[in-house]
Amino acid sequence: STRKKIIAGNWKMYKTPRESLEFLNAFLPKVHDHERDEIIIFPTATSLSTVIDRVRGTHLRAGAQTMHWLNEGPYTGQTSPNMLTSIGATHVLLGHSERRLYANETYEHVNLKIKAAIAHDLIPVLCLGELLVDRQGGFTRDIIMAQMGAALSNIPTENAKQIVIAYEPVWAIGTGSTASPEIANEVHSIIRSQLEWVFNAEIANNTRILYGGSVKPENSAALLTQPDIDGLLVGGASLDPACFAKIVHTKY
Ligand code: G2H
Repeated sequence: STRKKIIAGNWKMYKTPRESLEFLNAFLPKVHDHERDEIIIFPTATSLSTVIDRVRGTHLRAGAQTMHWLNEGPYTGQTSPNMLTSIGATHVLLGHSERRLYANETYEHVNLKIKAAIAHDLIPVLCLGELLVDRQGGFTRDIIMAQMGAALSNIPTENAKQIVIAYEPVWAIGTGSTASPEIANEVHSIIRSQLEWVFNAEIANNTRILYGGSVKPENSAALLTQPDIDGLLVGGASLDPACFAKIVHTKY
């Protein structure tokens, strides 16, 4: 396929600005000539502008781990789309399972946030994923379709082009147990057919669907060679520059 792959690092609640710079000083020289894939880093809010300034002029991009959908207002602790674009953020993660578990983020909120991201020319990375009980009960497909139905409702087809999706089975996050590449690809292909149903075949064909959940240098090649896996959203293994660079340089 012609879909350019994306290797993204989700730094979660790790790295001060100083630690982020230390990372980039080691990481950038290792990937400066790597044009095969898009590389995106999602630092914590207080490190975001430091990271954006440091990667300016390189092919790396940086984004936020969440945002509100409004531009301003009495919402303590929140960050708006406007604020993100004002410092040069290009991407935003939405609906990460840790936000859904610990911050009450629903897919109805995520729907508002995707619309806001599109309105501000931010690229939303929509995270989807089923819990272990869902998978054990055989509900993976139903859950993914329900999540997509809510998150993507009333988004005009012409705006769907800029959406990136990340499939992150919750049972594989930070647990060390990755979904097997075949199992992951199966869900990716469900997501792609659902994109065709919701939008059209062209959108389905062009949308990048990333896999996330215990990705490491040892499993990145097997994941990236699956036909419907268009990149990786890496948590723990993106915190170390040598390790993350290894994933970026995966041979496939
Ligand atoms: C899943 C992933 C990155 P990890 O949350 O979003 O984290 O690779 O640590 O499982």
